Amino acid sequence: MSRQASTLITGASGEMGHGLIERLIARSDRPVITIDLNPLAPALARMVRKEFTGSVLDSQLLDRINAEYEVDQVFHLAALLSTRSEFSPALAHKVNVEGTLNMLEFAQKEGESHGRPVVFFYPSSIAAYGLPDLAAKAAAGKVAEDVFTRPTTMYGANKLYCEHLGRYYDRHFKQLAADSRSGKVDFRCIRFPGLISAVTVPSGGTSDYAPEMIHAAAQGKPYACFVRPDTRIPFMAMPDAIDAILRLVDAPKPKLTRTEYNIGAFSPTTAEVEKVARAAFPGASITTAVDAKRQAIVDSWPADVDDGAARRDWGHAPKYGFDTAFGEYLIPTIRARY
Ligand code: AKB
Repeated sequence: MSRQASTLITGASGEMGHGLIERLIARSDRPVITIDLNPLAPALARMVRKEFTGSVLDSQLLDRINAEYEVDQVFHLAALLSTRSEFSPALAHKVNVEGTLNMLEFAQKEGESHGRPVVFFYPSSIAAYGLPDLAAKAAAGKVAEDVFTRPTTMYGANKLYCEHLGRYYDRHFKQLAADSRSGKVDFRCIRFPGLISAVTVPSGGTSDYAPEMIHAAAQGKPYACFVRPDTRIPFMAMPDAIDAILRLVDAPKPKLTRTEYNIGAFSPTTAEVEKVARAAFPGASITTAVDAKRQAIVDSWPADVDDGAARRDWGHAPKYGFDTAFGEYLIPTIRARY
């Protein structure tokens, strides 16, 4: 039990949780509590105050954390990603939407019990967009937050809706209720591009082709890429994604002009990623075997995003562009790993 102001991370054993736990522990001694269906890697488990193996759908677990801890910061990372969600849309809706609603209610209760808003970080995605066709995608250029928001996937629809849900809890919670309780959730959200980590490999996403390709090449394993070489979507190196999360949660609230922000870094075609993989790992065996459904998903995502609001409001400034992400972070770290 801890009445010390604490941080709660859901979906903590996923790719983003991995990087986030390390950075949070390195920068302060505030306790970190985690929830995930899967256990944390032992090195991470040693860093956190308390690891709960369980689900964001388990309201008894959330009530227990509510009673035992003073949580004033939530990073709600638990989700089923885009490809996985297309195979189990009802389950995806349950985890991605009901799970988020549970966590917003949890944060609201925490905020009420200790009398100040709980900062709630929510990772949305470029999947919240739905470009109608390739001509529109080519013409759209850098897409801003409020256009083309007609997602074609269950995951994208879940993400977009949860952005709205978060804004509701932040700004409009129970406006008409007799008890006129004010919102106690300080909701902050980033729409992430595809992420590439040198230390973990994603699973269940559709942007996974880039990290899968580079990790397979490094291990000398053949890789059949499931999208066309000319496919272009935005990507970012994982350390920059973690930096962006921390910058956003640290930003003074009055500086934030919106609740959901695009962030970008570089936007390569698949052919450009393949070229870098082949140059770094000359024996790489990379072929193309297009999966029409996964191709249609990435074709509906923007080729690039306008992240001007994030740059202006809270100083989004990715350290890595395409060349440096691969040349200075991904390839050297991956080489050392395998
Ligand atoms: C996915 O591909 O589902 C995710 C995402 C872009 O949100 N990586």
